Amino acid sequence: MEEENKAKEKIETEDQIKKEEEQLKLTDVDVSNEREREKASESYSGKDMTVLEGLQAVRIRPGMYIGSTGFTGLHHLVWEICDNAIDEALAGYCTRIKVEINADGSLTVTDNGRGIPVDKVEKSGLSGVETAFTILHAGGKFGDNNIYKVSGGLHGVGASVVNALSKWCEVEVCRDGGKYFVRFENGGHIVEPLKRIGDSDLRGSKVSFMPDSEIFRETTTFDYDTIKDRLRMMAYLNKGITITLKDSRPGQEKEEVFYNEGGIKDFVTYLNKTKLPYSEKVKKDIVSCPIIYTEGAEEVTIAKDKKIRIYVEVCLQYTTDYTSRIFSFCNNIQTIDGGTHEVGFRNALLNAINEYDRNFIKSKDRDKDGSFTIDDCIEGVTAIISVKHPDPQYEGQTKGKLGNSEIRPAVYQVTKKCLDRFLIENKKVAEILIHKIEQAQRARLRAKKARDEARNNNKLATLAGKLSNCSSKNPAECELFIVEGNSAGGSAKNGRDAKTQAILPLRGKILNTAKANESRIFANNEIANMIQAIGAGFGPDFDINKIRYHKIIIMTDADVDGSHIRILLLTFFFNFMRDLIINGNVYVAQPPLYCVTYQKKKYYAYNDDELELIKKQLNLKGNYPFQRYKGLGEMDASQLSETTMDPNNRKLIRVTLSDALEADKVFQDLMGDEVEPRKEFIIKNAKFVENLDI
Ligand code: TSJ
Repeated sequence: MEEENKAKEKIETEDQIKKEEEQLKLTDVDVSNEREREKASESYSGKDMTVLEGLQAVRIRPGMYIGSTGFTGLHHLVWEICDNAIDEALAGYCTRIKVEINADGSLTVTDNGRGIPVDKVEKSGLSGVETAFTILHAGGKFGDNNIYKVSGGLHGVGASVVNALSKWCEVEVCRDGGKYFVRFENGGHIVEPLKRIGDSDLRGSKVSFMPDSEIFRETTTFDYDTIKDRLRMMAYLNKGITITLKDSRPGQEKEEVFYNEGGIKDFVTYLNKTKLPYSEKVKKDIVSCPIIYTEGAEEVTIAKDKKIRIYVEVCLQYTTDYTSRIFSFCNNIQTIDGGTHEVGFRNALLNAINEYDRNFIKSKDRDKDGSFTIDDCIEGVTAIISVKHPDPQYEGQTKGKLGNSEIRPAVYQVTKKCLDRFLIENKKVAEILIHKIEQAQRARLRAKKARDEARNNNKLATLAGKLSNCSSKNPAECELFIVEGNSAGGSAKNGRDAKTQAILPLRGKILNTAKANESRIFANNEIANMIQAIGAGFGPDFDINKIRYHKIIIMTDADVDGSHIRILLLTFFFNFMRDLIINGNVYVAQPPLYCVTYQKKKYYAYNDDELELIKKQLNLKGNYPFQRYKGLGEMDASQLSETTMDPNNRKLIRVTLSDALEADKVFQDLMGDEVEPRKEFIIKNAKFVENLDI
């Protein structure tokens, strides 16, 4: 088994090298073309050459600078530019940031800061703006400033990387009474050097760019919801900044504004909107867990004569959920893979609770079962940890893990102090918390027992009969269809491309994972099958690098049950395989709703408008009969394949984190402990339900 894995790994690396070589060749050709052109236009060529050398490195290995050239890498460009505007706000010079997806698919970020410096920089011989956009590692370091003490930007290279990977890029700066403009093309060539184009009494920076489709071969389409999630987060993490997002693409025009006064307290409130704070009845009173918030700064000596200040902001609340949601940030950048700040937070929580338990509560049982573990203590917690550090170091493949060791004790101190005090000052809350954590501990011990038993019985070996796997072992080309019902599963199996498409039919009901604890989740057959098919574990052990399929496609009926199952699945992925959603691996298939048969040919419509259009185009009378699909099972294998599964014809919808959050919310509304939202949902959606069940 292990050898098989190694062999696979080797093939993939060889593939990778081939790809890189191909790209190298491509770029080499590019360069010679550029050189021809440069000879023709004398001016700027000397400077342009040095510029090219740096930016060329980015074009040859974009992955090294933005992680990937797929969907995530594309959006990295947006973050790099936005981070610069946010930095200006953190420095105290900017209050408004506007992000616009333009009609032509390019993107513009505007701020009302001081304006990127326009005067000449000694070292490069170029203006500040041009330096920032053409010299690698120049980001934020041009000009004389200590203001960039705390700075976002995952790699600190920002603007030049975006420029290198853009078809074109334009910068407009207003400062010192003037308005300045510069334009770059084809990976950073200055085509219109910086010049003053007019007067202005405003101040600010405006950057527009069009991602290069030669680099981003998979997609150059910005996703509104992905950007929205990020900007909303930015507004929470930086209280007082107004951030506007506008979509100007034809047919999808919209605009939203994000602004927050309460900062990460408001963030936790938002995240817990559909959850209930953990509460218990104690005698006659209902005791409920409030939001716990603290901020502080620690001074640390990191080297001889080198003192730094670490700013720490922590906020948490216990909910009735069985999962925890910890979001951590450093300098406004989400650290998806955690790091030293999360470790500091966890240790503080663990020690504060165990110490309080030992000193004030402690039952005999606890001696037998041992101290609480961090998993016991963190169950149901929604938490935000935000630190600001002058020189953050990021680790891991995706640079999503904070590495600075001095951050751990800093977060520990601030958090521990706050929690110790909170527990002592809120004895009733402390009591119900310990009670909750006790239950978590018991569930954990039971789950462990259940897992051990399951392993011994080899119960999971039954999957073989259910999953119709594909023959390819290359995850990048493999797709897993999770299909509702047996008959549809059969059609899907017969209509699939057996090389790349695997089918997992769902038979029983899926468990409501938001309300069940781990031992029950693990015992549920449908869920166990899914976990085994995907092959990357679940919960804290989930490893996105091990997934066996890069596309996980949910295929359910277009009725109420179907949407219920879809919501359950999304909730499961959201809570136990969140990286799948963050990474964009989850999709929803779109089966057609109608079929019109005319002169022995079939025409499929995916919504009412399309149905009307087909009737019009075929010149059919209003009462011409058509078929309305009530479920996937009504299509035979070839129909299902043609309309819903074939990559050349099908329509897939990629699930975003906000979809999943939405599903989580809808789900809570329908299934949660509160009755009112459920009523509301049913009333609001009554029409929808009516339409579908005719
Ligand atoms: F990254 C970027 F260049 F693309 C970019 C930078 C994009 C956007 C939307 C905004 C910015 C940006 C940079 N906004 N504000 C600034 N500020 C400075 O660069 C700046 C201004 C003045 C001084 C100073 O010392 O006077 C120093 C700096 C770094």
